[in-house]
Amino acid sequence: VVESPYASAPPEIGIELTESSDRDDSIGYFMKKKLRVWCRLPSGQWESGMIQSTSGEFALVSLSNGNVTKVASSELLPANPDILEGVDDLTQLSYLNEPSVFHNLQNRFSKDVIYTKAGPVLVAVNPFKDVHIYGDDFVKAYRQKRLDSPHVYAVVDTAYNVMMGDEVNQSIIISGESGAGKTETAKFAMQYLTALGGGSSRIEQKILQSNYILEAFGNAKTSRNANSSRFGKFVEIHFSKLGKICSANVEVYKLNLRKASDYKYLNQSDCLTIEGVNEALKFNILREALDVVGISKRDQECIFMTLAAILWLGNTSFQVTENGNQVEVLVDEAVTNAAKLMGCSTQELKLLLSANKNEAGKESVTRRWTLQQAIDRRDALAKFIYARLFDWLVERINSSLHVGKRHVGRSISILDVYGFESLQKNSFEQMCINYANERLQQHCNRHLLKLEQEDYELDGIDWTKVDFEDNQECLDLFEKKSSGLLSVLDAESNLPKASDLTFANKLKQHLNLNTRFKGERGRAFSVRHYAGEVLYDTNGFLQKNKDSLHADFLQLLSACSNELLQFASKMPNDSEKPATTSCQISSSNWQCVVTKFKIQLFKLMQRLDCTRPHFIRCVKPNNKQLPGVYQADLVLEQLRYGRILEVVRIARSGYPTRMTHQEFARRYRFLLPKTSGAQDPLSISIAVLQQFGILSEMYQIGYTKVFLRRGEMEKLEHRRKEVLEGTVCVQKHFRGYQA
Ligand code: AOV
Ligand code: MG
Repeated sequence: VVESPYASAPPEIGIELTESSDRDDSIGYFMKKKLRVWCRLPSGQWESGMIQSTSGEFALVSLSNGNVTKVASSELLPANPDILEGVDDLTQLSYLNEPSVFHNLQNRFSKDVIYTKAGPVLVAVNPFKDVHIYGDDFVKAYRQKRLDSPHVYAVVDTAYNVMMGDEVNQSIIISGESGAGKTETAKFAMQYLTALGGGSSRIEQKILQSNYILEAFGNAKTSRNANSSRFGKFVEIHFSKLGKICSANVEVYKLNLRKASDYKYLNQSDCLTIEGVNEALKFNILREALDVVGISKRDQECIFMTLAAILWLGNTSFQVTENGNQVEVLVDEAVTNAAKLMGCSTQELKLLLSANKNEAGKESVTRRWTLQQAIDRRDALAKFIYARLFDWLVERINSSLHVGKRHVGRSISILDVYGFESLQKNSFEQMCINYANERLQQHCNRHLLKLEQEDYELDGIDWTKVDFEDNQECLDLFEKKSSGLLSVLDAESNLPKASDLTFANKLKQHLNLNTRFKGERGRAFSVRHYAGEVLYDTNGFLQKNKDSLHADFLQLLSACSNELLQFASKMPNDSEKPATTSCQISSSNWQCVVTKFKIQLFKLMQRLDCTRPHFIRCVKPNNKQLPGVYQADLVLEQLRYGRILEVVRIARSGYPTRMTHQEFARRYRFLLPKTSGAQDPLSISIAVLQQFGILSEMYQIGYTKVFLRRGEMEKLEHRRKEVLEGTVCVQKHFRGYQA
């Protein structure tokens, strides 16, 4: 049995309407009957109103605020009857259009009901406040099916049940823009899983606490989200035969996403003093989490020493020598403290930050840097140490979570990445984040819209295609061999004389034909992403893409007495060895940052492809991170690029259950009377459908498969079970049907 992602949607009520009838056919009817409509005002906003009278292509509408206005019929859409106000699942709406969907979500949001189903997708509108629907009591209620309203718990519960029943790995894919609530949702999902699959081991505690550690080190405040994930996270939880958690694995997709200024702005005077009770409390929670995960006190000291070293490094400053052509580190407490915490001599650190022994003429020749180069080198060192500290933490967390054996076919993965970002200034980091989101968007589109429809078309059933805008062209823009953005960036990163400006010019030269791309003035370019146009400034792209640490720094790290720094100096594997000065100089298998990132993303997508996906789409109701504010244009935009309407449209008219003729015949043949002459799988399938009185609009027979509407499969299964259990005999059963 192939269960499509639509299989778990509840039965629908209401009238089936296609896109065209939502608009053209029924609005005339609405005008004639003077029913409730949505009308688009000149401001672009949708308001509900009643039609008073019509003349030709116009109608007089009395709006809910008492005003009466003349509106063209092209600006009218049918509204749903009151009984459908605030339905649980958008597939239940009789009239599927933007204002209806939007209004339905708003209606629920105003009552603190933040979850709504859009067929197979759970839509979650961020409340920016505690809505009191989480915790043990709610977990129990969903587990015992006492509650069945849409909820992240319900999604996880379904995933768990399918996994236990079918032994297929499951994934929960959480998407949405920055600040929409992905990370919080992921945590609630883990909370449910750990409550459900908790056994006697402490692994559940470790899984939950590891979130805290990763967030403490991997999140940062951005203008979009005060607790923004700067890394993507793929948490795989493995279950035993009995459904208990036996091990887990965390994978992170992290770029060096922190700004160097992040370090400097932290507590400048004394890095280990944490101001304010709240911070101190958070710090204690972090230490407890590190304890639970099994990181020794000694290692914890090492972590904090390394953090302090990074902060002091950020505080080191440079001076230009009197003759004006040399840059030196100012010897002050910053550099002495940094050296002490790193476990090296101040002199060594000072020398390296100021100068670089030239690789070629090892002995006496030292190269001097400009002030900016010296600052960049220092920041690169700080970022490198921080990134490796994070890697080290992930490694330790994983070794603490890998306890039992892995059981293939019994895992649930939760994917939570950094959300789509469009800031005032967008740089390399935003480009990587948004590229990752394009990939993820395609994965969602493919499962929810494309594969679903392809299956119908391939099997030749009668199907009105629901069109949607594919983002393949945008992915091509990034990924195309040799002429795509990523290739051009890598090539340019390898040219000694290249600059951010030459890179921008190359892009304009190569990509001008792609409609998603637009060359802008100077170093800038813009990309029309699935979620909107973003203007990027290539300033710093090449440097960030190389992200290489000079070999002399690595040598220094490996000689430091701080053990974490020794770990940091060892690269995870050879292919990732940093270059001496750029990608080009070192070995041929060195890859620049974006290429590594692309490969990681591809691997992630491959892993997701081996799972049965469950989708949660987070929606951000306002840009101010405030409770109770529902900003129409913002929400509509997210519904649009989330393809929510298309998903609902397919869910309403689709056939979630499909079985090959063979499977279907094998399963239900025994229910046919002996006299039935059907022999081949196809005739048997048809005979079964007829015997059971399945209405012709509830199924379709394809070349290879039988397609059933939502709910029909359950009816068949129910009869089958009754017969197998002997509660009804076949004959009696058929008499009932034939009567
Ligand atoms: P994100 O993960 O989607 O952004 P978060 O999960 O960090 O967004 O959510 C942002 C903030 O919204 C949180 O810090 C909470 O204050 C609030 N929030 C989100 N979901 C809920 C909820 N269900 N109930 C109450 N408050 C919530 V980013 O990581 O920036 O893409 O890169
Ligand atoms: Mg996040």
